[in-house]
Amino acid sequence: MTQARPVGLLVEDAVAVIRIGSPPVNALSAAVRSGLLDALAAATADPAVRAVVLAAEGRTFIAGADIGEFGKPPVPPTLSDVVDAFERSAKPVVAAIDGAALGGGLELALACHGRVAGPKARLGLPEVKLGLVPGAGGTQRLPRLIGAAVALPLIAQGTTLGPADALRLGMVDEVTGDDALPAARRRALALAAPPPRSRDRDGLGSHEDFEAAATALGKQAAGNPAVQGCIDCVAAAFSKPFDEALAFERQTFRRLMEDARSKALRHVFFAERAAAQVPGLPAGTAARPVASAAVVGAGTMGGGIAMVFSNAGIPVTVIETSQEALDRGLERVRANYDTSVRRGSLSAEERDRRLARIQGQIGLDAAVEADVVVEAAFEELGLKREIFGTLDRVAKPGALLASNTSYLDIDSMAAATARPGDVLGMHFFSPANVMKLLEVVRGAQTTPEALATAVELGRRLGKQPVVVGACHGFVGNRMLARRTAQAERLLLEGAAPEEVDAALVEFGFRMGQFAMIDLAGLDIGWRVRKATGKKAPVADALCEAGRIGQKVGRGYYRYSDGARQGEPDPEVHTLIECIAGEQGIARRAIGRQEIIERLIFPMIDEGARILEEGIAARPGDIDVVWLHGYGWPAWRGGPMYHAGVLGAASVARALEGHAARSGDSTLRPSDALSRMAAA
Ligand code: 3H9
Repeated sequence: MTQARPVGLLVEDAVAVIRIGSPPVNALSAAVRSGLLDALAAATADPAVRAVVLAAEGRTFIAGADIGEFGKPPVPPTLSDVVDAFERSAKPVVAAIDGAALGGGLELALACHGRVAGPKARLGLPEVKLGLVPGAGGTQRLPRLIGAAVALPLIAQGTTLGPADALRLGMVDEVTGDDALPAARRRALALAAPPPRSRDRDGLGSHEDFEAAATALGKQAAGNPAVQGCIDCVAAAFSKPFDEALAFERQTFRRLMEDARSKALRHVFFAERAAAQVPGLPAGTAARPVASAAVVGAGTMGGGIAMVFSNAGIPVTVIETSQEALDRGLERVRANYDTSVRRGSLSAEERDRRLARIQGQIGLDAAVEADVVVEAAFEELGLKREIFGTLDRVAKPGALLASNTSYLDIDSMAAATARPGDVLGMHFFSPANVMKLLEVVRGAQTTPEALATAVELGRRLGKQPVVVGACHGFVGNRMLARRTAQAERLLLEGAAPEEVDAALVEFGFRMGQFAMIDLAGLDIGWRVRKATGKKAPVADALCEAGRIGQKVGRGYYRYSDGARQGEPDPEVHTLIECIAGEQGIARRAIGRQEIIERLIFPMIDEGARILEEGIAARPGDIDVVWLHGYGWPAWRGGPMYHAGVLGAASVARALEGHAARSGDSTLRPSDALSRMAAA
């Protein structure tokens, strides 16, 4: 049951239990902060109380500061006031940590005089993921508790620990098999008085070890002010008196709060959560249970998707048309798991359990038991329609029929069945077992129930689901197509592949456009272009020359002896110059700024159209697609957030300029972007 007030107080057998009940995650809002101070004051004043326990209702202990309050004028009392009051309490306080104790939640627990963790406890200081440092003493108290060299990487990487690890490191005093509250009561009563707090350097450990830990973070700290801030704050624990170090931490926190990166990361936090809410779904729409799955096609995508189901504990049948294709696909799955075992990220036993959940079968009849079928056959509409027609006959009533198509018409597949309401797209991204994005494509007739099932399933699979409308390429690939077209055009106008890629990497992408295409293989796009009659002169010429990417050691780059990093290839430069000459395009030097604007701004333009057409429900949804499917740097918030930072009007103006200069009319801003700019 949820209590009416955000903080309750119950005194029983000489122990006052202060209990936070502020759904959904017990964040430390202004109401919770003042409630905590009031409850502590009442417990302290009550002569019947000998000790205090801090507990919380629901699945989380305390998820941290209320991120919704960030960027707004502060409302007293501050979290530091609360933390300070608990630390100085005249009566001992023990935290009963059931669920997540994150950020300010852990900082408050660290100020208590003891900590007991239940089996579902998760402890960590994830502020760095929001572009911040802990701001309520975390960088001072955690290092004193577990040693600075151990604490620093946890703080600077925002690592979250389970109860066993927290106990091993000394973050908690005790771990319970069940509810932490009874043990916390006992422990609090056993503490006759709050133990004295060390505010000197005891507990920090050796400065040398800390320096080594800081050096190890060097690469991550470069260009990331939050990571550098974490290092500086922990360093202050050595160099400054406790109170001064606390003040330094607070000042660093406030400075980073104004940093553009932190603002973008906070946008991402809320955009990710909003994306999981499907607009327009009737209240109470329930997802159907999913206990088993089938995947049609044992290719790279199909195998990867099967792994995703198995990894989530859902048994899955992989269906192929021939034994040979099936064996090849399952072998690839096994090899993938073996690699994880070799790298130490998976135990051999867990690999065997995961493999045991994946069965192979020939023929679509094998889909008969599945609650969800994901079709991952070739990108050919006729073939897919045929598969959906057959699935309609064999799949059980109520089974979700999903296609993993990247481009094709979901409604046409749905029309091949007598149950179009159960048909939708579940578009995974390659490699499916790694990439977090799942585009859930809503067909014209997809029922709310089917949609809710796919979104809920996506979350269970550990993916970030985003519901999108049906159109060619949906959200992600439709926008990527604009970038790809410009990248090709930039080559002809004078940029080298390595210059285009360097600009994207400098912008923050982990990989450039052409390195990405080389990795995926140029043949995929070539096949699509041939089928649709489209042309990309440079890419087509490379394919005709057999340069289909990294797998053959040659694409936009040259890969010597199986290297993963390509080298610029003069042959490619010559080929580009030759095509440009044939097309009468005068080549010129193109600067980084122009390269970036011409790659990114057309994407924003497409995003504006996607929003107007209702293909995406919110600008944040588009951002989430690009963050989790295409490696858009999180600290830049996503393409539509980026547009907001620059101003849609200035994006439109820049596009006009590039269109005029290059003579490429596809660069002209769309009406949708112009309307966005005007608004
Ligand atoms: C901090 O503490 C700074 C301090 O050092 C110093 C201060 C001076 N605030 O994720 P979910 C909402 S920085 C406000 O889907 P789950 C969330 O938006 C903070 N709202 O649930 C969503 O709302 P809605 C450091 C929050 O079960 C709902 O709760 N802490 C906050 O999958 C459910 O969220 C963090 O960074 C918040 N802090 O996961 C932890 N947290 O329903 C952030 C959540 O309207 N939180 N909401 O969409 C998390 O990692 C996860 O939410 C958690 C639960 C693991 C707790």
